Amino acid sequence: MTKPIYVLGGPNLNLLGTREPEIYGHATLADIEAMVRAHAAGKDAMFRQSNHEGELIDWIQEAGREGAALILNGAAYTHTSIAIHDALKSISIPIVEIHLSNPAARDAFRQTNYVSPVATATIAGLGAQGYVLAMDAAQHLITSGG
Ligand code: CA2
Repeated sequence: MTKPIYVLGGPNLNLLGTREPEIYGHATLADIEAMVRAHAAGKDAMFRQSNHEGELIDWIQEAGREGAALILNGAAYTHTSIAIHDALKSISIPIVEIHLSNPAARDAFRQTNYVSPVATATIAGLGAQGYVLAMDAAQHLITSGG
């Protein structure tokens, strides 16, 4: 049985498509999931979003045990969470960090990033399309042993 690719989203991403479309676009999280599933037809993907740090950590650990790769948009926890950093460091599957916007081009408080140093790759600034590219990147890393 093939292992799924986990696609995890952090706090407030459930609000996508409702506010700040100039930064995050018009697509909802459900739209993004549908786009990725249509693109990656036949591939097993596990989409989840939580506003709770501990729940995200449980899912990161689960991805490490049961997943083939992890695509993570840690949202604001990217910039604050040493606990998520430690959880990511504890797993040995490929990790693709994803952001809709490009945090490097934004506020000073977004310049701290606890995810990038433990990610295999980062995709940022491409909006919803970035998730499709992240899925391709995860597939590539799985097949190339990344
Ligand atoms: O660009 C991204 O994907 C972010 O991870 C989004 C986070 C932000 O804190 C990161 O710096 C970059 C924010 C997610 C909240 O999304 C909202 C969407 C609509 C309305 C309000 C928040």
